[in-house]
Amino acid sequence: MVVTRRDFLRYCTSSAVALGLSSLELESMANTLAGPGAPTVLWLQGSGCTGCSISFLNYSSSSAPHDPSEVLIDTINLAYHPNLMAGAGQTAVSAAQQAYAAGGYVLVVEGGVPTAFGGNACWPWTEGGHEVTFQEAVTRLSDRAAAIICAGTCAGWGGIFSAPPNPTQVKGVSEVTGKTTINVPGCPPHPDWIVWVIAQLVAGQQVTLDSHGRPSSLFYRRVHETCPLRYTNEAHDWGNENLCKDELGCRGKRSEVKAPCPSQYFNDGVEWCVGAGSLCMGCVEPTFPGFAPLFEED
Ligand code: FSX
Repeated sequence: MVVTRRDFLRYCTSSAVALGLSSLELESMANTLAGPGAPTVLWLQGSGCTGCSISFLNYSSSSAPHDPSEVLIDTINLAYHPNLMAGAGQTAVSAAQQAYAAGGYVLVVEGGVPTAFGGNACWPWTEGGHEVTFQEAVTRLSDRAAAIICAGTCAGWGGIFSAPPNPTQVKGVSEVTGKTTINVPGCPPHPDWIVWVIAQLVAGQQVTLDSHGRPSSLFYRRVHETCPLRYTNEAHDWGNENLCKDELGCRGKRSEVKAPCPSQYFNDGVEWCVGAGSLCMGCVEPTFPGFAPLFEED
């Protein structure tokens, strides 16, 4: 039986055990099957909800890469991802260590970086009995990365997890490392935005960033400017369909709430927040959520 790269990913993401292979064998096979010349990608997860990875897995396109498996297997060499990689345990840690030793990889960070308690609110892995903090892992791996992508608002600026009172002092990657990061915000970001940035890097293209580190080609226009409700009267109560919701607290008019959501629906083109009857919560804004605490005691 000939196992193609895509077959392999499907086996891994469905039931690796069914293949009868060890974690080490799976990892080795994944490396062997990676596209020739594919850049190595390390994907870390810190203080986040994994929604950014879930959003990425919803990626679907009529042109190549068509789906996440084509991105993960044909386009890049995914050396580390807590949920998606073939290896586990020490095999997984070794894969990250080998990539670090080689350098020149793309580091994708999902989730913010807790800095309180010496970073000990989040441990991605153990090395020789030492619990490595997420802050330590991000700081170290960012040193030898060719590029750093912050997938999601949490990685970019702290996001939901940095909302007051922020007991674990969650911060964004750039603030913690002092490095320039390509911030792909959204809570979660649209999968097309993540894949677009990866594709630019694979193609050796420079990604121009705005003053917040966001790709200017994607985040240049306020949500309000392309919202289909922008010329309608304002709704003053819930239940008024097809009226601008600015009066109700929609954040789409804010100066830094820039994103193509109104023309790039989520969930494989099904809907976007305002279209579904919600408000724009401004999740691409560096100060998001900005209205914390979300809930207060009576
Ligand atoms: Fe944050 Fe990612 Fe929001 Fe969640 O992990 S950008 S909480 S949708 O998914 O980091």
